[in-house]
Amino acid sequence: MTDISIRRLNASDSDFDIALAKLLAWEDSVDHQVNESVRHILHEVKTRGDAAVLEFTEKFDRLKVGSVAELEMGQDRLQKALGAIPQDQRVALEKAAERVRDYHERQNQASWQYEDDDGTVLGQKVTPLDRAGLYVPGGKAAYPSSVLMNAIPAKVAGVGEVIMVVPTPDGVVNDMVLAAAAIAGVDRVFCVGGAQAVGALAYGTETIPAVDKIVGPGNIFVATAKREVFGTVGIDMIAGPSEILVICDGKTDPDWIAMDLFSQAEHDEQAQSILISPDADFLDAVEASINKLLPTMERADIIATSMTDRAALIHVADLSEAARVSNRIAPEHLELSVEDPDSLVGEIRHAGAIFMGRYTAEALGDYCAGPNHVLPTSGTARFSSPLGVYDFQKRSSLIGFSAAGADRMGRVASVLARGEGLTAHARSAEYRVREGQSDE
Ligand code: HSO
Ligand code: ZN
Repeated sequence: MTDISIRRLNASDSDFDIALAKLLAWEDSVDHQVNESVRHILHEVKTRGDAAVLEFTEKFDRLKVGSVAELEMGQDRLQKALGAIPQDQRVALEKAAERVRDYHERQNQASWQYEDDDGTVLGQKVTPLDRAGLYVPGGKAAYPSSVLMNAIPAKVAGVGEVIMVVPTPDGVVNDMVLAAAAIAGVDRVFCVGGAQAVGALAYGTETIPAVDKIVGPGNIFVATAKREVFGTVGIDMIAGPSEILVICDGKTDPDWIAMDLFSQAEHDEQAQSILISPDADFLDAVEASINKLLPTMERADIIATSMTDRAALIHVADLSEAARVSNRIAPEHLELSVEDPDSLVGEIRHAGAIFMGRYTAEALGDYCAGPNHVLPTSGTARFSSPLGVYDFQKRSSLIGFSAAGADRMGRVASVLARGEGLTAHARSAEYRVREGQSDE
C-alpha cells in the first residue's frame, strides 16, 4: 500500500478561510431521479397500503411473502435472537443499554406550573409521543448500537409504542440488531426498508401503524423520504457523513490519535477526520502513524479514501486558536486530547459531543459511555443538539385564569384586540371583565 498524504492547513496562512471553507464543503446532493422515485413509492404506499409495501419489498429486497404480517418479527423472535448471539455480545449490549438508559433518565423533564398573585395558573405539560418509528439501516450500516441509541430515549420518554423497521435483503436478518431491539424494549419490528418503510410509518397501512415521528439514519432514499413526509410526521434530522475533530496539545501517543481519526473514517468514504494542533512535529508524527497503521485496517480502502479526500491536519498558534477554528467547524464529535480539557472546554461553543481528555476515545461514546451517538453533523451543532428524551416529548402550554386574573388581563387583551380590529376577540375578553371593579 502506498502512503497517503493528508491535506495540511495552517491557520496563519492568508488563504486559510478559503481553504477551510473548501474542506468543509459537502454536497448534500439532490438527485431528481431519487426524488421522483421516492415520491412515487410514498404515493403508492399512502394509497394502496400493505399491497404496495409487499410489492416494493419484493422488488427492492427480493423478499416475497403473502402478507405484511409475515414481515413482522414478534417478541418471541427477538428473544430468540437474544439467545442466539454470542454471550459476550449480549453482555456488552446489556451493559451499554444500562448506561444509555441511566444517562437519558436524567434528561426526563417534568411538567411545571406556577401561580400568579391573583390565582392565575400558568405552566407547561410534558407529554410523550404516542408512537415513534425507528428506521434501522440494513447491510454494512446495520448498527445494533444505533438501535439502543434511538429506542432507549424514546422508551425513557414514555413513548406508547416504538415501531422499528429494518430492511432484510433476501430475507437475511441481523440477529444482533434484533437482540438490541429486545434489550431496548422495541414494541414491534417489521422487516421493511427504504422509502416504502418510511411511507408506511408516516401514513400507516392496514398492518403497520402510523407513527408521530420517524427517527434513525438511512441511505439517500430513506433521507429523501423522511424529508418528504416531514410535516405529516416529525423527523429527527437528516444526517450528513460522520465527522471527528481532534484538538491535541501534541502530548498524546500519535498512534492513539491516528486510530481515533480512523474510527470515523471507517464509517464511510465521505466521513471527515480533522486534527488540530499547535505542534507541527506532532502533525508529522500522526501522519507517520496513519501510514504505519493503515495497512493493518480491515476497512483500509474506505479509510484511505476518506482520509485522502476529506481529512486535514491543521496547524495553529495555540490551543485558543484551535478552539476558535473548531467553533467555526462545529464538529459532530470533538476530542480535547490535552492536559487540561476542563479549561479548554470553556472556549468551545459548538460541538455535538465533547470528549474530554486523552483517555476519552470517541469510540467509547459511540457504544457505551451513556450519551447519545446520534449527533448533529455538517456544522448543525451551531443550532441543534444530540438526540435525546426531549425529542420524544412535546409540551402543551397550560393557562388557567382566576376571575380576578381574567378581569385584569381581559382589559389588556381587549385593547390589543381592538387595535388589531378583531372585535370578537375583544368582546370575548370583555365578557370576563367585571364592570366598574377595575383598579387600573
Ligand atoms: N460514530 C457513529 C455512530 C456509530 N459508531 C455506530 C459505531 N457504531 C456516528 O456518531
Ligand atoms: Zn462511530
